[in-house]
Amino acid sequence: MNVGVIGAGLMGSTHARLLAREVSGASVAAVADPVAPGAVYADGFDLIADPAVDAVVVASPAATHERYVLACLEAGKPVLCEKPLATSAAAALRIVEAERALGRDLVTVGFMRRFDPGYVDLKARLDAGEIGTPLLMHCVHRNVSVHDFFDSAMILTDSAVHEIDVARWLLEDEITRVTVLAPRPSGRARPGLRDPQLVLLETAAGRIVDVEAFVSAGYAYDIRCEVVGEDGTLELLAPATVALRTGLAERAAIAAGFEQRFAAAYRHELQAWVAGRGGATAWDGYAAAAVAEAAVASLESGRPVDVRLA
Ligand code: ISE
Repeated sequence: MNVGVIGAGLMGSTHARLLAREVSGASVAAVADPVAPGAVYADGFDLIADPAVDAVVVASPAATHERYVLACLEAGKPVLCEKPLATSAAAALRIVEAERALGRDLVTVGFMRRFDPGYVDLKARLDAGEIGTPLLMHCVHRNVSVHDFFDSAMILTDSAVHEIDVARWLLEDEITRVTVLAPRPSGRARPGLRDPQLVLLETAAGRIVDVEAFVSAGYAYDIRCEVVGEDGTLELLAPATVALRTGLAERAAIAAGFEQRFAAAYRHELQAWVAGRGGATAWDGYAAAAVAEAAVASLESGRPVDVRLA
């Protein structure tokens, strides 16, 4: 598969490197970026139109995702779009409708945690009934820090959106109501940033998921997930590492960032995409955008917000 990559920032360059060196059956045919040296195209539309490009990875700024994904659909080319699928539920729904009109499932959304070995094991054991009917999910999403442009809404639309997708995927359940609460902000947070936030997701089947999103946690990149069922719990463990025991103390490293914590997930996600296997669909991207949009509304109003999908 000759892949074109739109965007040569952190994610675009990560995807291009993995496709070129670690994903079997794929090669990088072209890169499009307005400023990156060595990019074949400045404009993503030219890359999509290139007959040498069989499929496209969209890793440009989120505001450009809708136009590039729609252009890939028009060109009939499979597209892996980094999250979020679009910057609004309405825009994401336009992509869902365009794909349905085309009659071909060409869109995959880059919710890579679905390919993280730990989450994959957790879902397999949940589906096998090892803890009975799931009732609750407890999640933690802590970043060391974020860029200065990161605002309070992005904590939900860019960070907690992963837990929104993971909750839908693990529980096979739609989210019907969101409540977001914000305690006093951390002194580490940039002035004006409401950080941390606590997100409560209620599902159609009567489950409740709580997510602590804390992007100025300072100490590490710490991702946790525990599903509580009628017969027990399943808890995600960090990837295998070593514990140092010395001086009457024990230390185990925690990841510094998502690139490190989910390195395997990104590789597996690309390999599955090239092989035409699974991944989050356009509908999943739309549902996550709709829930994230409701979460922002709840943060602003201080009240629960219902989620009504098309
Ligand atoms: C970032 O955009 C990601 O997608 C990471 O997976 C997430 O952990 C981080 O909080 C986001 O800012």
